[in-house]
Amino acid sequence: MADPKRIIVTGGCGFIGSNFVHWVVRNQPEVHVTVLDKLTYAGNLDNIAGLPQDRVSFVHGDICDSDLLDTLVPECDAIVHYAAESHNDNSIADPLPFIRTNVFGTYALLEACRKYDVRFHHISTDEVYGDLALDDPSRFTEDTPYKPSSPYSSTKAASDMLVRAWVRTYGVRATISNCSNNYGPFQHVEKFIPRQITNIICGIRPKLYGDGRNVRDWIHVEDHSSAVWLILTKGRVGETYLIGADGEKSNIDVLRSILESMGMSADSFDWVRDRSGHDRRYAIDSTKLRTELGWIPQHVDFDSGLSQTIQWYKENTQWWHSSKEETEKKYQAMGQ
Ligand code: NAD
Ligand code: TDX
Repeated sequence: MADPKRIIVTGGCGFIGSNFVHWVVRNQPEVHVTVLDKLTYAGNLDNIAGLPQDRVSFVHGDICDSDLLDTLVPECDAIVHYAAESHNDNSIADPLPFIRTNVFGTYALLEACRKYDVRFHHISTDEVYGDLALDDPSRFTEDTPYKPSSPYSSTKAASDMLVRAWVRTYGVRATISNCSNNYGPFQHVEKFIPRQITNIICGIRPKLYGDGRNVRDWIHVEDHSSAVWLILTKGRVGETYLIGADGEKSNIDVLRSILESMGMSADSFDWVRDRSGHDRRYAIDSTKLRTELGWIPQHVDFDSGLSQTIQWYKENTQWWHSSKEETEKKYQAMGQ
C-alpha cells in the first residue's frame, strides 16, 4: 500500500498518542491527522495545542461509538489505535472501564475497518506476555505465549486476539506492535517516573512498591513513535512486531537516578505496599523489527533522556498540577 495520507490517531490526547501526533507533524509533512479522543482523566487537549490546524484536527468522541466511526473512518486511509485505559493500578481498583474501552472499543474499530477496508495498526504492550524471573536469560519475542497477569494486561491481550481474528477471518489489513515501558514528556503523573519527579517537586517523598527490584525495559516515547510509523508503512499485514530499546532497569535504580538528578539523597523515599500480582520483570527482544524493517532507536542514553524528562516536568508544572492532588488521593486510599 502507498503511505497513508489521512490517518486517525485514537487516544491522540494521551501520553504516547500525542507524542506520535507531534512526531508525524514533524516528520511526515504529507500526512493529515485526525485525533479521536474521549478526553478521559488521562486525555488532555493541551497535549496537541499549537499544532498546525491544516495538519491536525480533533474529534471529541468515544471509540465505542460505531455511529461516530461510520462518519470518520470512510474518510481515512489508516487508523493508529492508541486509545485505552492504560494504568495497571486503576485496573486493579476498577476493571470495568478497561474491558469496555480496551476490548469493546477495539472491536468497534475493527468492525469499522472491515466495513470500509481501512488499514489498522494496533498499539499493544509487552505485558501481554506476563513476566520473567530476574535471573531468566530469555526475553520476550513475537513467539512468546500470552500470559497476562493484571486486568489491564488481560484486556490488552484480548484486544490483540481480536485483531488477529479479524485479520484471519475477515482479511482486515492490520498489524500489532507490543512495546515496553515508555517515558518522556506528557506522561500522566499516575505513572512511575512522572509520579516520583512531581512528588519531589511538590515536597512529597517518592513511593516504591514491594522490594523495588522489579525490572522494566524503558524506551523513550520518540523511539516508540518512529517504530510505529515504520510498521504502519513497511510492516507486513497480519504480523506482530515487538518494540524495545534494550533499556532494562530495576525500579530502585530508576528512582535513585531521579533522586540523584534532583539533588536528593539516595534514601529519601518511602517503601509502600506492593501492587497485587505485580509483574517481576519485562524484557523485549526487538530483533524482528530491527532486522526486517531496519529500525534503530535514537534515544538510547537513558540518563540523558531522564534528565530531559525531569526538566520538562520542572518547566511544565501547569500541565500536571491540577491532576496531581487527585492522583495522590487515589494512591493514598490504596495504601500506595
Ligand atoms: P494514556 O492513558 O496516557 O492515554 C490514553 C488516551 O486514550 C487518553 O487521551 C484518553 O482520553 C483516551 N481514551 C481512553 N478511553 C477512550 C475511549 N473510549 N475513546 C476514545 N479515547 C479514549 O495512555 P498511554 O500511556 O499513552 O498509552 C497509549 C497506548 O499505548 C495504550 O494502548 C497502551 O496500552 C499502550 N502502551 C503503553 C505503554 C506505556 O508505557 N505507557 C507501553 C506499551 C503500550
Ligand atoms: O508509585 C509507584 N511506585 C512503584 O514502585 C508506581 C506508580 C509504580 N511503581 C512500580 C510498578 C512497576 O513495577 O514502577 C513500575 C512501573 O509502573 P507503571 O508506571 O505503573 O508502569 P507498568 O505497570 O510497568 O505499565 C506501563 O508499561 C506497560 C504502562 O503503564 C502500561 O500502559 C504499559 O502497557
